[in-house]
Amino acid sequence: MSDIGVTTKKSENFSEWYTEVVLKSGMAEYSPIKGCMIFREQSYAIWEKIQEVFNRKIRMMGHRNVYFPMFIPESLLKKEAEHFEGFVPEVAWVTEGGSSKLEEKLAIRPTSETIIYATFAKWIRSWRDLPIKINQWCNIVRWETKATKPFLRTREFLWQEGHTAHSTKQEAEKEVMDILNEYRDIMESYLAIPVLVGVKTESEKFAGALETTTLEAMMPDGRALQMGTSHNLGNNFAKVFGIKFIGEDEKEHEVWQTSWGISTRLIGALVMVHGDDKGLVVPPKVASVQVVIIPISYKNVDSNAILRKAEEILKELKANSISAVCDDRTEYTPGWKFNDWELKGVPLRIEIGPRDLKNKQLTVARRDTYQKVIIKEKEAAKETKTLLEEIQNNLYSKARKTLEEKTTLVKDYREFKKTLKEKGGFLRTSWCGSSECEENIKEETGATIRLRPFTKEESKSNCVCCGRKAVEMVYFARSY
Ligand code: 86X
Repeated sequence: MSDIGVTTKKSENFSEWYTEVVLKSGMAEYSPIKGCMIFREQSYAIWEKIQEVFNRKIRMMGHRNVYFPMFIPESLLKKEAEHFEGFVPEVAWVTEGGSSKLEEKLAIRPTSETIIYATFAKWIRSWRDLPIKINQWCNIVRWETKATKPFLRTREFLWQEGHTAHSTKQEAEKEVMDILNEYRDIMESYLAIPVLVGVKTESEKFAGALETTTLEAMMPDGRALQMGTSHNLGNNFAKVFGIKFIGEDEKEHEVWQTSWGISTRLIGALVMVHGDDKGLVVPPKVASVQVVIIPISYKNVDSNAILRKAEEILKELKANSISAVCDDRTEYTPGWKFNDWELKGVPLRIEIGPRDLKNKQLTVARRDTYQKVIIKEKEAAKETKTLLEEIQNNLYSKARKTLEEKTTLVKDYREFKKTLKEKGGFLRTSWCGSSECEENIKEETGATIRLRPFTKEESKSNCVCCGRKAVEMVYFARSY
């Protein structure tokens, strides 16, 4: 088999298939630094789409973008010792500048709470200064010791981090949920990846938060992937950084805060969920190229007329806000181009050959189903739009079906272990609420509680681990 295309089957060796797809499709490239990857054209374009969509959403909610330094003085990071203790082994440091040793070493940001909240303390005096709602797009460095994987776990990655400060607890709580809902919309309506949403347990939440909410997706290999988080920070950071304001009541109060983030990890999820044996499949709403037009002419017969037709269709699609390109390269055969665009995941391919030209028709091939349909040349824009919508919906329903198939209600520990071993996925089960049982299960099976649903699902059975009375139903899984 040629080494241009994907040679591993998704169903046979998922991990190898994934690596092959991200490299060969032009999404990722390895770098000279262990654990750091290059985000190539095909993946960066998707990241820019995510940025575009999320920026629009948060602007409407009243957030503004900012940029803070990537260096955090050690003393500032250590101020938060309690909340960051577990993370310290992952911090990368700068100790020298030019040829001189720094007086104080600088952390390369693993997240920006400390530098941003130290600054909030300067900005906030009165209730009139609130709320503050800011966001930044930046790179983050965490010196992972676990095995890295392109997009899912790299030592440097890209994300957005939102940070807000409010005068009331209710306002902060609402902010956490509003952001969570916008995240859900990006994941489900744009990336076509269904997610479960809920609350993290005490042991899984961010130590600096009162409550961590999460969005979790299911990958085809049965492992869960955290897609984003939105934290209610309460007054925890206000206490450490002295972020106080004089209220309308003329008394001093601590601010109520939130923080939230999504990262380039989402791109990895998109590859895993939608990709197939021929490569990437990009949902139309985040595809930078939605349609590729391929003129097919044999040895000059009609070739000029076909090219002109292709240009005409291209213009027509663009005029209708469809992102299209015409691949008129002569140095490649149509067959080679088909494979190449399939590998890159372009949702629709329009072929124009002599017969199409003669019949005033277009042959359209769907990336998701490989189905070919003939459409009238005159209806190119309308039909293309409809097909793109159908592809978007089909990708979502397929992923939804997988999520449902991979969610199992388990009644006892024997069933829990058996299901986890044989099929993986989400295990919906009863839990007594103790960290002890949670820890035992993690030790014994590697599965963790991914979330507690927002609307408590009452349980009539006993805890899957200890057999005592259960307080609620939760979702366990092995995860990335
Ligand atoms: C937790 C919390 C929070 C803003 C988010 O989840 C979304 C965006 N931040 C991030 N977290 C850390 O605080 C952290 C800290 C250090 Cl020092 C580290 F090395 C790694 C970390 N990982 C996660």
